[in-house]
Amino acid sequence: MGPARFRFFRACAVLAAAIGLPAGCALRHPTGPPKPDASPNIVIIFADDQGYGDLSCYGHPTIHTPHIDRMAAEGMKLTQFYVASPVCSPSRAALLTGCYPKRVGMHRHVVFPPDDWGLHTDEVTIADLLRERGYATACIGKWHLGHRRGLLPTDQGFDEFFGVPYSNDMSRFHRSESDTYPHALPLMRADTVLEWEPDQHELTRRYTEEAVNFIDRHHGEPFFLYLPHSMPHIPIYASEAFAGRSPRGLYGDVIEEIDWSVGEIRAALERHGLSERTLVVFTSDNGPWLPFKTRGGTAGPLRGGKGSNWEGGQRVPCVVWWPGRVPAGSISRAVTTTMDLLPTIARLTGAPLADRRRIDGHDISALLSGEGGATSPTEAFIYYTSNGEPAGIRRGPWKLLLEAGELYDVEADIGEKWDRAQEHPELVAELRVLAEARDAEITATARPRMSVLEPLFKAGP
Ligand SMILES: [Ca+2]
Repeated sequence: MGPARFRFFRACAVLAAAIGLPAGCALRHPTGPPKPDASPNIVIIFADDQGYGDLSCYGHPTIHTPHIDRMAAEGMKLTQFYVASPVCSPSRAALLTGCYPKRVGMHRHVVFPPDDWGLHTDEVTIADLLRERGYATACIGKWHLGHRRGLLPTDQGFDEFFGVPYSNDMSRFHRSESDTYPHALPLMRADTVLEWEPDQHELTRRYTEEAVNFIDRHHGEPFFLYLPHSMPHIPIYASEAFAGRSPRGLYGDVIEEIDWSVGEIRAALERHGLSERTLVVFTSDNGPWLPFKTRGGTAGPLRGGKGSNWEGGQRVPCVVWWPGRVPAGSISRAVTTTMDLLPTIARLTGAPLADRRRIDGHDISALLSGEGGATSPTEAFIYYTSNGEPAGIRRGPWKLLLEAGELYDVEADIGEKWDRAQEHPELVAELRVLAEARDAEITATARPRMSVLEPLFKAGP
């Protein structure tokens, strides 16, 4: 679909709002009246390396997150929600495509500044799906799915991009080997470098202002806001307004500033009367970076952290808010994943998936709306290492770690303390066969990542 057609759809939506039609503009669906909430706005807020235990609504005793807690009190808290990789780039590829990273060729660890590859533009992202439905789309924050020409958010379904193309530590100013590290961190708008080495104290505030501005500009039409924060990925920074506030130290300050940001997004939605027409998801891309001790986060009761396949590496907090659609104060203990967001959003917005490429996520809209009897559509979840090797499988309460042959009941034993493999040798064998078969299917049908020879920008100023 070309830009002219997008502009036509936008114009329809704005016109519909002006003459009082529902958001699911009838002009865009000439064959029938729109269903209620046929075009809900979608907001996904994605923290970086924030652990399962770092929010007060997930049990942190000293970090104060009233805005996210309020989202949970008025919406749903998911307690067994997984990311598809314990590190950044593969996890982001999975969120945006609904696929295991290996299926889209993005499983071999993260994109570094010298790398020439990223997510293939043939893949269908949430932004692609929603842009086809006439949504305004923005990525504000950290991308990390390729930064050569043709691999940026604006090449993957986003109308707008403001933020950094990779992690905030991929910078000569933040590397112990800085004498030999040639790369600086650019702050970009679309495909243009605005600043080299932006002041990271201001990143959360600047992303938030951009996000609120996007909502202000597009409140009269359906929109998709993807807000992947750079924080609390090491090195962590809070603005002056938050520094020194939390008894948890700087890490607590950083999380409290992200919580403030969530409150600003919500206030913008309320100011435009969009609360009941907007699905907001808050989650994190992987677990806490434990070697940094108190400079990093905590996985609470879970074992392990970022980079590992213990629950602390891949089970993350997830809060879903949509007043009137997601029951207030609800908790889902079903096994769900970031890969479920794309098919769920497709269902909620009427975006067709039938003729698309194979994906791995499942529609969880029934779970999110609290329908009685709704269960997890995920029969088995495969854990992959940060380099894309199959590492484990979860089915029901049971998790088998393939290499060690250890079996845990992660519902009764959330901290993975007691290996039960010796009691259940047949289950161990069955899960191993299932994991190998699933991985073999994904490997056999995997699609390639995309390489681009031409750099978009030089290594630094
Ligand atoms: Ca991360």
